[in-house]
Amino acid sequence: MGQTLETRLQERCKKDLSLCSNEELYTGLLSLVQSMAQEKVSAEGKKKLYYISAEFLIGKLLSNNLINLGIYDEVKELLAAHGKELSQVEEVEPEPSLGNGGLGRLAACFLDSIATLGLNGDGIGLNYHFGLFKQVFKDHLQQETPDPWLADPSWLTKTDVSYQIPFKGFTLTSRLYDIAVTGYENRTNKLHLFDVESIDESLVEADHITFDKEAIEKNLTLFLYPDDSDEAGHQLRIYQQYFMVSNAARLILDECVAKGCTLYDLPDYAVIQINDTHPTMVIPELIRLLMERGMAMDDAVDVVSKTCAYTNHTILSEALEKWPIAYLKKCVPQLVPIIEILDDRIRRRYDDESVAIIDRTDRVHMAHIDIHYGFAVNGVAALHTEILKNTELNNFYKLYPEKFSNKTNGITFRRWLLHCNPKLASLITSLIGDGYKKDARELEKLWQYKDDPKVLEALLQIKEENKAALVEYLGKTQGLHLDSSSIFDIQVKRLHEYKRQQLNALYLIHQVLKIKKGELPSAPVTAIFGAKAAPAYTIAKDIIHLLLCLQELTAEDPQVSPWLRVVMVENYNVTLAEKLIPACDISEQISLASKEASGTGNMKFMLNGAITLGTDDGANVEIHDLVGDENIYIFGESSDTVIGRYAEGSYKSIEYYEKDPELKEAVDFIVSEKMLSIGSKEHLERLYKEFLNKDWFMTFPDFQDYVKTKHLAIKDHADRTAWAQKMLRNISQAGFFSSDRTIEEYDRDIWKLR
Ligand code: 26Q
Repeated sequence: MGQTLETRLQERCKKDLSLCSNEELYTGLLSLVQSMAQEKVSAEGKKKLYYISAEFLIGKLLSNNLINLGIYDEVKELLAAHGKELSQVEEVEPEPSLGNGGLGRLAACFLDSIATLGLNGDGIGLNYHFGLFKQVFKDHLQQETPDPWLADPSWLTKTDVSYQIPFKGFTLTSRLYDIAVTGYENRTNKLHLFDVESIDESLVEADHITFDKEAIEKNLTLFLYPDDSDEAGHQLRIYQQYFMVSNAARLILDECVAKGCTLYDLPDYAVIQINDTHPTMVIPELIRLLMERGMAMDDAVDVVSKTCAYTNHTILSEALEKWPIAYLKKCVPQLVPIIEILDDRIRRRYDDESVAIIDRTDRVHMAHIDIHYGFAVNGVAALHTEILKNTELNNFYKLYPEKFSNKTNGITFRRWLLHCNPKLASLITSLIGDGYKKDARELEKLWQYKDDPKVLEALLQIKEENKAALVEYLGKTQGLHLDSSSIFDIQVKRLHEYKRQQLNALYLIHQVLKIKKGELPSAPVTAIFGAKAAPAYTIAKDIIHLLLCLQELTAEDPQVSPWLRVVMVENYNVTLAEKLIPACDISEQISLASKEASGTGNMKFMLNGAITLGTDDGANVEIHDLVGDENIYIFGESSDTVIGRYAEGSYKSIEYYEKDPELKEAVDFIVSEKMLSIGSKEHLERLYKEFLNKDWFMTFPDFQDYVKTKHLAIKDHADRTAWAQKMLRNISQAGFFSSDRTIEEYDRDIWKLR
């Protein structure tokens, strides 16, 4: 140390900063950040957390690291003094797309909070070379292309850790790469990403995400396997999962032994958090490795059961992994006898088919392994945990009530406020100081300004500026031309039927039809969507098609476009989220009640002063409780009603369609001449039929309430003072959703690291 930041950067860039390109500045800053992060690696305590996850949706790292290392402002000013803009340098960084959505982003927020709280804990996952696909729109359809992010320089550091991982008929050599995880003004932890030494990127053809699925030694870490129903990919998914957890288990055992662990006392040295069932094979694999090192099976099972804890993120049965035992025999036969014994023990203990590990059709229920052979199970929001305990996992809850707890999700305020909304952060700091950056509950102090016209005006002003910045950005990068004086109503999240982008679409059609009849809304609205659909998820892709058709229709109809525009941003990712969320007026959180485990976008929008329009689902319920009826727009049937309806099997969408002429008109419009002149008959007709014959996620029963509640929100937006008060209420209550609070709870109840 002793050197100024300027000298340290200068040395790395090897010429005057004013003469550097943005790429050279990025390279210099990356190296500077890496060495500063390294200086904060702390000595490790005895017990350590290993957070294993198939996804870490970390987003761009440069600015986040500058903030956490406390040098963001200094670097920004330094660059400015040399005629450079940090925001331009940020543009150079590729975004690693190592996740699908919420679960992966949650893992990234957790790593930030674990380091920020000074806890000893690392992430373990896979180094996907292309991550998730990049989304491109062509002919109103989603196309998938590869999204390489591993250009030099990257945040990865190659280590000398390498293992031999056995599969049926062959062995792969692994290699560990690390990414430094900086805590906010605290220690640095690690994200460990394992890769295959024999990986071959040339398997991936330009512009296509297809590749030779048989050549496992060359393809294992090429792509993040998307959440889809593509049969051919299932075995690759098993290869990936086993590769991830076998490496993880070996690393964990090595680190613990190096610290003096006898293996019988493993639970005193390590706690393994299993992020959904994707890493579940770590349980039989650890048992296997312990037995290889001479431990008796009974002891191995006991040790592992005291070390592993499981987080559930869904109640959708199609998302709960059940691998055919035949697949496991084909890929990782060494695990099969262990899983059979684990199943046998349960069958001897409990005469209840519903809690068995291997079912009568020879499929392995991964979640059941976690619950029987882990010491803790948690849901991710209060309502979700209650549904797990009372319905979905009730038979397990009755066996092990003490294992179950709730850990409501959270988000890191460093990225989702300080970084993405610096203007709002500085307003907050000017009002209540900067204690909230470490203790998010201090945001409650903002409420004392609820009648202060200057503060309310400043909130509105910041929102306007953020909207203008978004308009400029989307204009430049996506050729979209939006009106920042309209209400920005935003739904961004993975495209899934249960999230009900199609309900929003029905509303928009209904509005178009009203405008065409001369019934004008109370204010102009821009409805913004961002969503990727899994490549094999047909209906999700049809819904994207519908939205893109509506985008064209609303842009081109001169009667409609002054009042309503529909736009879908291409390739929605963390970087876009950081621009969209601070610019949002109305946050759409409209999942079918009971189906969204938590949601975390809802929290990000709230923190940035958007008002939620949503169902009483997931963490919306907790947002609702915190802000009160006046500061949120809740609509739709309750989760109890929905669960009851599924149990009865009584829902028939056609009955709603026939009873409600407005709904019928909106649904029929999907296959109207107008729409067929813009889009494809095949996609629109399939979607139309889906609505009439199935509507599995029950959009029709909620339609009228949604229309009514959304109109109320749009009308209320006109009373600027009252709206600003709602914004303030939301921001001041958002502290509960800091991932620092979530991690404190995991540590207090499950990990016990300190
Ligand atoms: C399963 C089998 C085969 C291949 C892929 C998958 C798969 C992949 C990803 C299954 C699920 C996922 C992702 C799930 C997810 O993102 N869940 C979200 O988790 C968030 C964090 O807890 C919650 O806020 C959301 O409610 C939940 O939907």
